[in-house]
Amino acid sequence: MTVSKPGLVILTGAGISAESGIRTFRSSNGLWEEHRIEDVATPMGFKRDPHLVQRFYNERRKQLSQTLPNTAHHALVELERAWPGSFLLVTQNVDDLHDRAGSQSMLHMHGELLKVRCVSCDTVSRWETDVLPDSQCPACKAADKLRPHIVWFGETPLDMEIIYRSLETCDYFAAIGTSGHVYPAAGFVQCVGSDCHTTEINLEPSVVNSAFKECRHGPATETVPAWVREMLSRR
Ligand code: BV8
Repeated sequence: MTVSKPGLVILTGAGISAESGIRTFRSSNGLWEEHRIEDVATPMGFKRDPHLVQRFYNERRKQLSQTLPNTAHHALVELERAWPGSFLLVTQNVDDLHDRAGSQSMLHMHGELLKVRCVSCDTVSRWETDVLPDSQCPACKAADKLRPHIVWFGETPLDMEIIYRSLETCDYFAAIGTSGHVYPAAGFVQCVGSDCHTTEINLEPSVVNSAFKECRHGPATETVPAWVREMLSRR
C-alpha cells in the first residue's frame, strides 16, 4: 500500500520515560506510602483525603524536575518533523518529557503533572511547585480548591474525539512503552482501519500484543530510534 501522505498515530506510555528515571506505573507495583495508586489516583481518593493526594502529586512533580527526555523522546520529534503526512502523538504519560523534547502535534490524554485545575472555577493553570492547602487559584483566587489536572481512574480521558478520528483514518499506528492494561488507550489498536499497519514497541509483549501486526521488543532508547530510521527510509 503506497500512500503519498500517510497518516501516523503514535501512543506512548510510561515505558518511554523509564530510561529517563521515571518509574513506570506498574513497576512501582502501584504502591506509594502503602497506598495503591488506584486508590490515590481516583476522585474518591481525592474526596477522602485531598492533602494525601496532593502530596502524592507534589512528590512526582518534584521528581520530574530531575529528569530529562531520552533518545526515544528525541527520535519521535525527528520523526514528526520529517514525516510527510499527518502526525499525532497521543501520550498517556503525565510527565512533560515529550514537551521538553520538542513534540508539537501531541495530546496528553491523561492530563499533565505540571498543570492544576480549580474545582471552583474550572480554570486550568500551569503549576510547577508544591500545591499546598493555602495555594490559591491564579484565576479566581479561591484557596484550597486546586486539584491535579490529571485524568484519574473512572474519569473521562481528554481529547477522545480527535483521537478516535485520527485512529480511524491513519495508515500507521504504533504503541510505545505501554503495558496495555489501561483503557481506552489499550483498545486504540482495535480502532484503526483494516489496512493500517500496527506496531508494538515495548520492553516485553504487552497484554494486547497479539492485536498488533508487528512487534519490536527491547528498551525504548534502542528500539525507537531504529524504528524511526526505518519509518523515514520508507518516505
Ligand atoms: C475511562 C493518571 C470511560 C494517573 C492514569 C475493567 C476492565 C477494563 C477497563 C476498566 C475496568 N474497570 C475500569 C476500567 C476503566 C479504567 C481502566 O482501564 N482500569 C484498568 C486499571 C483496568 N480506565 C479508566 O478509568 C479511564 N477512563 O475509562 O473513562 C471512557 C472510556 C472511553 C471514552 C470516554 C470515557 C481513565 C484511565 C486513566 C487513569 N489515569 N494516569 C497518574 O498517572 O497519576 S493511567 C496510568 O496508567 C498512567 O497514565 C500510565 O501511563 C497508564 C498506563 O500505564 P502504562 O503507561 O502502560 O504504564 P505501565 O507501567 O502499565 O507499563 C509500562 C510498560 O513499559 C510495560 O509494558 C513495560 O514492559 C514497558 N517498559 C518498561 N521499561 C521500558 C519499557 N518499554 C520500553 N523501554 C523501556 N525501557
